Parts: sequence; structure tokens; C-alpha cells
Amino acid sequence: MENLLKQIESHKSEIAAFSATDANAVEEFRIKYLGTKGLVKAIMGEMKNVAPENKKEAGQLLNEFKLFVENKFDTLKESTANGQQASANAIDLSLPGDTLPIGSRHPVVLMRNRIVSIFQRLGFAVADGPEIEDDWHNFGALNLPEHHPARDMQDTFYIQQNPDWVLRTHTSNVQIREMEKGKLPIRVVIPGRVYRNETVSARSHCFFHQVEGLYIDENVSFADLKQTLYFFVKEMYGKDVKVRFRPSYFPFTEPSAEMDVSCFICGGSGCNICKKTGWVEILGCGMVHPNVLTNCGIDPNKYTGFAFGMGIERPAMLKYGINDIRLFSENDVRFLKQFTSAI
Ligand code: 2NL
Repeated sequence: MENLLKQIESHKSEIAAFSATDANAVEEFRIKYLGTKGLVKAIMGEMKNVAPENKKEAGQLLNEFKLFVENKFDTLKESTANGQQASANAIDLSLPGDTLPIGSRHPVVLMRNRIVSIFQRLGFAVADGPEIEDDWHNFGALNLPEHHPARDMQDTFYIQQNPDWVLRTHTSNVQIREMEKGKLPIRVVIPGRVYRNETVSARSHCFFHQVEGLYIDENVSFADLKQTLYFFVKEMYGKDVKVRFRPSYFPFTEPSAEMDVSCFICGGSGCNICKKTGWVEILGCGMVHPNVLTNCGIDPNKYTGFAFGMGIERPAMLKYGINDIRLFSENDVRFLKQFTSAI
């Protein structure tokens, strides 16, 4: 009887510690403990050696032990069935993936891409450069005199850390950097973000986007400028658009001009957009000033070139009927998801 008790106790702790990770291990357990040649049967066989006065107690003990083993077997069976189900789910490669919501292109990007792709078809490359720029590349090289009002703190964001640094006020800094490389001819467009210290309102913001262009080679003339930009507006606003050039002034071009297109809203008869003039201003341009070429190490007696610059927000606002420039930078998806296009 003593012996029987000891045997049962030692097997109990061994069985309690038994763990199975798959159905094979559960089957091994069944054979080892509950099978016809298993442990439970073997211990039952010990009954015949128990003294008659102890038989009742021993029988009870053995029955308890058998129940204990059967319970353990049921638990093992259940846990591996769950486990196998879970791991089967984890590796079900046939399930569809999690769908991520797809965004849409920003209206400024859509307009930028339209502008840039027209010039790319004319053989212009795309360049970019730093938004934090030194005084020379943003102002000095562009023929802006020391006390030009554009350098004023009122108009330009200066970087406290270094008085020589500004947030670029135009993308011309990149054209200067292209010219400094000394590889001619140059035919580039530069789209990018620029910063001006302006009071934020529905019509102006402290940052906006531009595309500037530069073409430098031998014998580049004002006629090339006009024809290139005329091609651009016809691609942009349609074959029937009319253009006019008005004389203007920029420190970095001479001569300089502003280019207007016949109003694409009212067709020229007069509306709010063109302020009843029939014309909408879309860009500034001119022949690169000889001082600018010299500043970049290019001989103005051998090379000439033209440059132009245009904002992106205003044409985007006209095209998409957006009436507040602040919407572009508020990141409200209800606004952003309204613009769809392949480019
Ligand atoms: C405008 C006018 C313009 C340029 C930008 C330029 C750049 C270099 C040399 C000469 Cl490096 N010119 N850029 C020239 C004329 C006009 O922009 O209204 N922009 C929004």
C-alpha cells in the first residue's frame, strides 16, 4: 500500500509537468499513460498485491489517479487544438492583406507637375537645392544691392544662428548654384518652396511654391524667351490663349517683362479674376543680367540667357476653384481628397 502511494505521487508530478505542443505529443501521452500497456493499467494490476483490508482505500486512490490522468489528457488535447488553430491562422497566406487607405496628390503638386512636364518636353532638366540659403546665393549673386528692400527683415526670414543665412525667398538660389558648376549650356526648371515674411491671409502666406526656369547658351535671344513661354501657355491654357508682355523691372534680368494671358475664366470679356481687364498675370521673365552671369563665372560676352519665374498656388486656386491659400497647408483630408489626377 505504501509502495503504491509513493508510485502514484511520483507519477502525478511527472504527469502534471507534461506539456505537448502538437497532436503527436498528445498521442504519445495517451499511449504512455492510458494505453492498454500504459501506466494506469499497470498500476491497476498492482491491486492484486494489496492486502484485503486496504483494497477499498487503494481502489479509491487508483480511481482518482485514473481521473487525474484522463483530465490531463483532455486538457492537452484541447490546448494543442487551439494552438494549432492559432498558428494555422498566423500563416494563412491566402488571406487578403490589410488595406491601407491611399492618399491623393496635393493640388500644388498637381499644378507643379503640369508646369514642369511641359518644360521637360522642351528639353529642360529639373534641379533642386537648399531652402536655407546664404546671403550670396539668395541675394548677392542676383545683383540685389546691399540695401535692396527685399533684403529687409520685414520681407525675409533670417536665421538667428547665423546672420548670413535666410530662408530662400525664391528658387533662384538653385539657378545660381547650377551656373556656378560651370557646365554650359544650361536648361533647367526649378520647382520648390520659398518663404516671405508676410501676414497670413486668404490671399497670401508666409511660404508658397514657385517654378523658375533658366536657359543659357550662345546666342539665346529675347525671341527665344517669347517663343518658349508662348509654347508653355498654349500647352497650359489651350491653343486659343493670347499673350502679352509688359515691360517690368527685376534686378537680375535686363530687359525684364511680365507676361499676361487672356483671361481663361471669362475669355477676355472681363470678370472678377481679371479685374475686368481681360488679362491675368502669370509670370515674370527677362534676359539674365550680365552682372549675374559674371557673378557666376560665366562670360557675358560669349553667353546670354533668359530666366522666368511663376507662382504655383494662384494658378492652382484658379484651376480648382480654391478661395483661400491657407487650405493648402492645413492638411485637412476633406480638402485634400477632392483632387484626383494621374499626374
Ligand atoms: C516672378 C518673377 C522671375 C527670374 C525670376 C532669375 C534667376 C536667375 C537669373 C535671372 Cl538666377 N533671373 N529668375 C527672372 C525673372 C523673373 O520671377 O514673378 N516670380 C514669381
